[in-house]
Amino acid sequence: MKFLKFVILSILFLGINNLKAQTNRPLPPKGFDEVRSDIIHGKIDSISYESKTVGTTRKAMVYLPPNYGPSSTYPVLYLLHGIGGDEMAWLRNGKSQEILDNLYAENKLAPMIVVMPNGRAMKDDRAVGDVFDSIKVQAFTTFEKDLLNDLIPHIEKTYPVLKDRQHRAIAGLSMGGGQSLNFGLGNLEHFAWIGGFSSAPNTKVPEELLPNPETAREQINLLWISCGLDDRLMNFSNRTHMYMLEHKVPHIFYVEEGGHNFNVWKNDLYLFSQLIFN
Ligand code: FER
Repeated sequence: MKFLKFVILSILFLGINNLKAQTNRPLPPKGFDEVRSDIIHGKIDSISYESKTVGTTRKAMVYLPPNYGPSSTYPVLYLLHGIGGDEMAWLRNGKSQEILDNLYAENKLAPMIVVMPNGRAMKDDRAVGDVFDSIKVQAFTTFEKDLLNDLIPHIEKTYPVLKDRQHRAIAGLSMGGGQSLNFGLGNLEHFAWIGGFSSAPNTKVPEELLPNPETAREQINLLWISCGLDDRLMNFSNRTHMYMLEHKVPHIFYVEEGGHNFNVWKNDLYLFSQLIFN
């Protein structure tokens, strides 16, 4: 009994200790998410691709970095939205173009292409009506096939990109965070850089998410797990973190001020993007 109590208290302490330990990353500078007219801007493409998975033509947005040119080859970050979002969410609400443009202006980012897909893989993939409807939630799972079999091949045919796992990253917010952890850790032969921001209940339980931590340990370049302190979904990030800690899988567990919103996710994009493809 005494021993059990000791174990439980130790786990709790470790958990809390880690919550505290990782909150102190530098905050982005003021204006990091605002348009600057004195810098070179990236370019946004709106693309369509044939999805065998869904049986429709699907849309995605693509960010090409400043000075992009087809004579170079680029790594690719797949950046995923949440339950109420679509391919425009990161651009409209997440200010992804402003954040990336401003980071390039400060020389803080490796040249990369950022693909913002629609992660609701179903015929009518609009974020309308009840976005928590089980058929729509299921479509976030189906997106794994669409991403691997339809979108990635299309991107690799269309843009001058590097096609190995070392040059492919996946990150997302909430439902997109769950997708990124599930698809990234589930397909380490395709992804070396993985980020879950405020990951949602669609995050697989740790034992299913990463059944072989010993081999994964060697493959992962970056595993980023972050969440706002006031976010009711903290449990999904914390349990993933605790499992990685227990199985000695190197990762960043970043706990920040804030709740389940774009202030947190903009900060996450700012920090995560600087850590990949170096
Ligand atoms: C839930 C709570 C939150 C859930 C999904 C979310 C599918 C997703 C939130 C988001 O993407 O912002 O119970 O179940």
